[in-house]
Amino acid sequence: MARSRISRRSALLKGGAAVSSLSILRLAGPAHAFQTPTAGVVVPWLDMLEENPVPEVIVRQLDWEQLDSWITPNDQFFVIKHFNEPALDPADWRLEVSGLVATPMSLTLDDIMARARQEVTFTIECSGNTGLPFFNGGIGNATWAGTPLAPLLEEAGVLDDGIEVVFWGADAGEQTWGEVTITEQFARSMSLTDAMAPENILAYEMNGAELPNLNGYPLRLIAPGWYGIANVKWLTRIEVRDARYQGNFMAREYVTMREEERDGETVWTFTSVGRDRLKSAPAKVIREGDAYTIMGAAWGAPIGGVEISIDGGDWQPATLGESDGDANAWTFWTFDWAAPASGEHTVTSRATDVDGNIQPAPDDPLLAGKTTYWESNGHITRTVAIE
Ligand SMILES: Nc1nc2c(c(=O)[nH]1)N[C@H]1C(S)=C(S)[C@@H](COP(=O)(O)O)O[C@H]1N2
Ligand SMILES: [Mo]
Repeated sequence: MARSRISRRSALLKGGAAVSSLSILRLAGPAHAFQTPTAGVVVPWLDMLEENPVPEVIVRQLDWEQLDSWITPNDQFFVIKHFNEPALDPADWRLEVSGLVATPMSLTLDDIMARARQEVTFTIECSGNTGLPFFNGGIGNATWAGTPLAPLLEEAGVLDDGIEVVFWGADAGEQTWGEVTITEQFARSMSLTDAMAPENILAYEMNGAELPNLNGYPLRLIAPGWYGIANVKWLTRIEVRDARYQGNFMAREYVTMREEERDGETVWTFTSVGRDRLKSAPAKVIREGDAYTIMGAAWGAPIGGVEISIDGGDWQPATLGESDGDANAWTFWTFDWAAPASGEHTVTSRATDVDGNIQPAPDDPLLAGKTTYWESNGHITRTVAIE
């Protein structure tokens, strides 16, 4: 314990000088930058992520201490990939719309780009984010552009038996199911009703640029309001089926196991990760002279408010900042931290949605009874040292 504390501190001291000079440049930056403060230095968090043991899966994370723009630049956007990274050539890539449809389709990228264009600014979060000690940056906010999914399914003409829509990626990997080892293609599904939601788009553009390869070039599903896993990258086929789909990412991984009470009896429930949950996180502490400001983000529902607890004390309101007034994108917030005493402090945030629901505490039965790390939307506590 003592040793790790020392090494954390020395890492922190080394990082400190570089962080402060860069921060000043960054804070003077783009129009979408945090409004306050206009200058200042980041006071680094003392708690640090463990070393990422799966860099081929968690390829890139948001660095909260660097967060200074409401839109996450593409080169800083987090990347999760479970299998290989496809390299799809747009010349021979096609999107197939098949299965229980009256008119199967095979579309080129040009066909798709010639269709109606729709944009959405959507904060994607991986449902594993903050559920593991090496993972807290599985989140980013981008403006996605593409063509709406519903009219495409309407044109294909879903047959009466079609109840499930499967989105297939081009990536695949070895999976062992019982005694059988196979090569499973990445796929996730949704009910037809969920798939037909007007906000869903097949996106070919991210923040005004071509979709980066790691984020699913040339086409991905963007399903606003759904956890990351639903947003299938490197899309090649949309298939309508007559039964629920039960692939690895529906029925084995991305399954939340929870202990629940039923009239005094314990039952275990298993649910496939679906829609985003109300959540917030402190992003960074900024010092400007003697003034300290805590900044952060809240997402997963239309945000009504955010509160901060210092050292486990009373909840105090933060000020809501940048948002686009749309529940699909995160809301930034700031908190004036008046004259903190020198020494170590904890900073905890919790969000409330416009209906009054509160982000759960880690000991809330909803989270305490959960044994898998998915959907960990409990309060996030960070630690910082004030000089
Ligand atoms: N084809 C495919 N799509 C995928 C994945 C994947 O491994 N393969 N990962 C999913 C997961 S778990 C997340 S959190 C998001 C991450 O999107 P990003 O890498 O663009 O940030 O993509 C989802 N779509
Ligand atoms: Mo994810």
